[in-house]
Amino acid sequence: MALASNSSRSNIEAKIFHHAGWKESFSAIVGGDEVKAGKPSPEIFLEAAKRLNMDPSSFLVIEDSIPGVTAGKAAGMAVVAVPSLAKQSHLYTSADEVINSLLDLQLEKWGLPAFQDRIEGTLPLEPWCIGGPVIKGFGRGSKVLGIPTANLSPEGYSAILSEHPAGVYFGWAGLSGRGVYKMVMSIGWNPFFNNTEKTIEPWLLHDFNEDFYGEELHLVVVGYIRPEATFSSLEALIAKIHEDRKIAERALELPQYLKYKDDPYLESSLHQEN
Ligand code: ADP
Ligand code: RBF
Ligand code: MG
Repeated sequence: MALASNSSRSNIEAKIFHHAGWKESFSAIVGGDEVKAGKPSPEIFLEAAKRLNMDPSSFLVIEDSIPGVTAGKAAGMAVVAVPSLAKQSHLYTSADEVINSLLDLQLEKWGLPAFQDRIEGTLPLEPWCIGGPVIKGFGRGSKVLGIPTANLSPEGYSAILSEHPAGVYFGWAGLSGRGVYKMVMSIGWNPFFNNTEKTIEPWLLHDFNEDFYGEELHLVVVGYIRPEATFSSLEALIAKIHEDRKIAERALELPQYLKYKDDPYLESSLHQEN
């Protein structure tokens, strides 16, 4: 495994220095100042291959930039693009595959050993929390899909959201004064509807007798299911969301996910005055 970046060698080292084990995990690190021409020239990737004493055609490049994709293809390598900006995937046409985030990287597609960390259709995450009052959404969940989603405002959460890519997640939901429920949610732009605004839409897996707009909702997100997708029909989108529900319901019974049901963050919303 090699790291090849147009940044100078010293800047690369300064950036990865504080992350224990990162430097050691690369057999070669090539900086932009160590080659004549940086990306989009293939030179930096060819230099990395040379240092690993391997044929360029046996490499898989993982890139976030368009010049990097160009460089990887020119070096004769397979390239998976992970665009760092949202909604830019259409610009990455020369990549062999464009994925939304590294959560979706499937090494087995490229002749490499698969990651072993998926369990029953889910990818466990370091749990993260998000919460706030339930806001009005597009009024579409229940009406169009028959799937109500208790939207949270993305405002004030830009830091958390920038760390977590768009996609379908699941975990536990604590609703003020009511209880703790299983939940499955989408975060993103709902490509089927092509929203311009990022939304956070948890579906609480419980039947409620009434709406709870304005009430305090706290989420502990424990795992990832899949990237957001678009579908050929509304029925196909609805079927997929019901499949997500089944995956989440089952997975949340596993001890490694079930234990977060007692997280104090969920409980804290139960004492909120509202
Ligand atoms: P909106 O577009 O305003 O979010 P929805 O059609 O998605 O409207 O409905 C969401 C609302 O429905 C929630 O804000 C909540 O008050 C209510 N609701 C009822 N049952 C549920 C549930 N099981 N999960 C999420 N929200 C629910
Ligand atoms: N919208 C999409 O456009 N693509 C999706 O893949 C998608 N997956 C979802 C998965 C779950 C579990 C939930 C609750 C919603 C998902 N939605 C998706 C969002 C859905 O379009 C949205 O909740 C409604 O449009 C209401 O705003
Ligand atoms: Mg909603």
